[in-house]
Amino acid sequence: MTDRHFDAVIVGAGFAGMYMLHRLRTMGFSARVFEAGSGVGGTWYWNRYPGARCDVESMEYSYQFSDELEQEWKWSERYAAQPEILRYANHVAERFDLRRDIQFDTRVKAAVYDDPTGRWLIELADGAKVTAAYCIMATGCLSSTNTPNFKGLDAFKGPCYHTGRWPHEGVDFTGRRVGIIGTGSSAIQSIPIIAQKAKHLFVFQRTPNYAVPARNAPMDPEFERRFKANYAQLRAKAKQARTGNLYPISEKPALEASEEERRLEYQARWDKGGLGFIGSFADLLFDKAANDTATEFIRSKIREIVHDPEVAKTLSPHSVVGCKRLCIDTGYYETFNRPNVSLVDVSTSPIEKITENGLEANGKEYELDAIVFATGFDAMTGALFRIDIRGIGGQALKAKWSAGPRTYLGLATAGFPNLFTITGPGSPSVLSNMLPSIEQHVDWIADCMGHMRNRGLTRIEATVAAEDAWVAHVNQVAERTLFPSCNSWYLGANIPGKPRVFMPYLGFPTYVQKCNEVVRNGYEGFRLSEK
Ligand code: NA7
Repeated sequence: MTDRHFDAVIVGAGFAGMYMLHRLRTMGFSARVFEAGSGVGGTWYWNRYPGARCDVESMEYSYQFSDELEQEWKWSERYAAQPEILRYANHVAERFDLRRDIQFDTRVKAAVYDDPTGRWLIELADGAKVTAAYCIMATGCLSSTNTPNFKGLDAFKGPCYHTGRWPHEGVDFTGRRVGIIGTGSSAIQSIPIIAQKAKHLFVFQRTPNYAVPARNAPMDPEFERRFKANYAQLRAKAKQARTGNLYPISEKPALEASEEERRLEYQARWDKGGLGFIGSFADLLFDKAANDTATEFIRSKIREIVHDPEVAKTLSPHSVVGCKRLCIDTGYYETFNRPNVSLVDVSTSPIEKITENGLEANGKEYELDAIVFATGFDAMTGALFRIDIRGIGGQALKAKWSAGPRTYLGLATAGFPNLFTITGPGSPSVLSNMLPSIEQHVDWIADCMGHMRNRGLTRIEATVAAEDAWVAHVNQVAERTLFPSCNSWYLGANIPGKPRVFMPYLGFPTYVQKCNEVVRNGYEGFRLSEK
């Protein structure tokens, strides 16, 4: 490939990269997307494990930039499964003719800012180089998989799979002894399905997780019709909520309700299914005593569902609910009543090693034909650090963020002019509905580039002062919540050696207001210049 120059290079062809490309092209900018996968869809391209499904309702988990797209696409279920979301991503790529500016099977190796020319030099894995005025990271929050460094990792003679890199042709577990490591959302979705096929499924659980039923169902045509008739109003209403979702968040504190009132509310939300459970009361994420009332309710459900009291006890978390992302399940706890499923508690003594024939834990060898790693991701910063990103004076992003990510609005970082991160650390991202968050970021970046072009400006950089103030604010907001109290990937606590810093920002509407204010005040907190 010959060296070429673009107005913008976009890294990643998930929902963020696709819309960024569309916006920039519509504005007459030249843009090139580089994508490591062979197709569009990002998260939904890679996460093909059995049962992979979005935990946000499908009518809300979609783009809103095109009325026609919104009206013509038909979701078949309340929560869309991975294949359907991937079909949607492909439909968007076709409808807006995106593929001609996306280069697939191309990993970006390095992105280096060249001060004298004010250009980003992007190096691809095959050694080819291109330059760009702007470098936009659309690398996703959960795209760099985490496989713990177990002793003997290469010793196992059977196949190993990671939920986040599932084979495209699928895996048939019929008649096989399968071990799954992890009980996060990916495991909770896949365990019930793998158990239906496997001869025996061993679930290696280090920390139990809270799961609430999804109550997935085929799309109700009347619900869809009403939703589509009021799409604009409903989208606007969702944007007023802390998470950018439509599920109602009660204004009443849990401890102001009577025990019976609480029970009825939790039961109603449990019956309705989905993430809305966490909105049962206003203070569940802020007051431990309030949260305890919700966790006791879920534990009582686990005791009701799971027949063996010892297994029910091992499956019952005692941490804060919602502190790690709440899991949405279909038949998860019920699966532990099957005779071919065993729960192995590895909370007190870790998995010792992977062996030729399986896995050793609690001083015992489990013989397995296949191992599934449902061990999550190096979230939010992992995908950025896999690229050698260097700013002014050759400073590495990884070095600058060695004590935790430092951004202004999760969009930019001082010392790295003309570099934008879509749903970067310090923005609502994973604490919000990702699609509206992505669109808000893309629109902000595109408008900013338009503003710069109209005024003959070529360089934008966040100031250190604005960045410091924003990082402090993100922390203050997190400290008012119960989020810092558990070892979640929001805090980087799932990756050994990663600094413990709360990365996302809680509060979609406040965040949007702040971004808009920054623009109204002439890009306050940024330094804009002609060179
Ligand atoms: P998660 O939620 O990070 O879950 C990973 C799971 O793997 C979790 O249960 C971990 O236990 C477990 N794990 C990780 N390392 C180990 C080791 N060394 N030994 C045993 N168990 C381990 O990832 P998911 O893919 O399920 O979900 C990610 C997000 O995708 C989810 O939040 C949704 O937003 C969608 P731990 O809790 O760390 O003790």
